[in-house]
Amino acid sequence: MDKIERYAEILDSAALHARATPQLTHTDPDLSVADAYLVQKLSVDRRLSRGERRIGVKMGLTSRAKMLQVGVDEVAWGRLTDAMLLEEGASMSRARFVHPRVEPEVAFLMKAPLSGKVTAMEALAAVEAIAPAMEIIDSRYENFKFALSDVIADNTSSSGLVIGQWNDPAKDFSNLGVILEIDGHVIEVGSTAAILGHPLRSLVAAARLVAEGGEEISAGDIVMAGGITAAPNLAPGQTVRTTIQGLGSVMFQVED
Ligand code: OOG
Ligand code: MG
Repeated sequence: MDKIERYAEILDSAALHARATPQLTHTDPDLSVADAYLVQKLSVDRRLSRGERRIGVKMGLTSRAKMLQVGVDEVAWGRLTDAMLLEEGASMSRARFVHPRVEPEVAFLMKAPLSGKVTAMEALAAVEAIAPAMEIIDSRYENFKFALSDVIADNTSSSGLVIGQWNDPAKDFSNLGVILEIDGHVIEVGSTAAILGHPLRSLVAAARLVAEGGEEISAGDIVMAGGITAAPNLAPGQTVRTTIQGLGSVMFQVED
């Protein structure tokens, strides 16, 4: 088995059993970003071969708040499957995760494919709808610590997503107020502008990066634009809600 396959198996199994694993770069400091994306693809392929279905892609590290929180300052993308999707208002089981955190995000629903170098106008024309959303991230690495190649190999920590109501993308969503509440307390506030200045820029970057990986964003795909604020830890018993000005709100609960 070559090292790419071995790493993919380690990360897939860490996610499956909710057990943290040491950073790959601790023993392989030269692990390249290109190889890390191969590990990500193979590890998600393992999920697909167990019956999970691809539903889209996510962007990560598209805001300064996130870059500062984890100490990695380059945008990266990951793959989403149907097993990660949580119904709006539903409960997630804390036990299925290593050390989950939540981030307020914007989700795009695509009505046309998008691939390679596109303009913001072209990206917008391919969007069917936008929604307030949250991503549950759960690094498979010990202490939630990683370098760029580690986090890319680990499918950019993706482990869950919740999507609120879909809105017409014709409305201006460049700078909408965002509030993340846990149990009714405001934990983080921000603006959709935190996502690369405009969430559409994240979609433009997604089209390019996904194409570099030999794939494309397809009609029907969900694209998560990236966390708007720092991501707080989740604990059993919490009710978590994100509200985006003019787009509505989205919530879920955490159980044991
Ligand atoms: C990396 C994933 C970051 C985002 O939205 O910025 C991410 C992490 O923080 O674990 O999903
Ligand atoms: Mg995210």
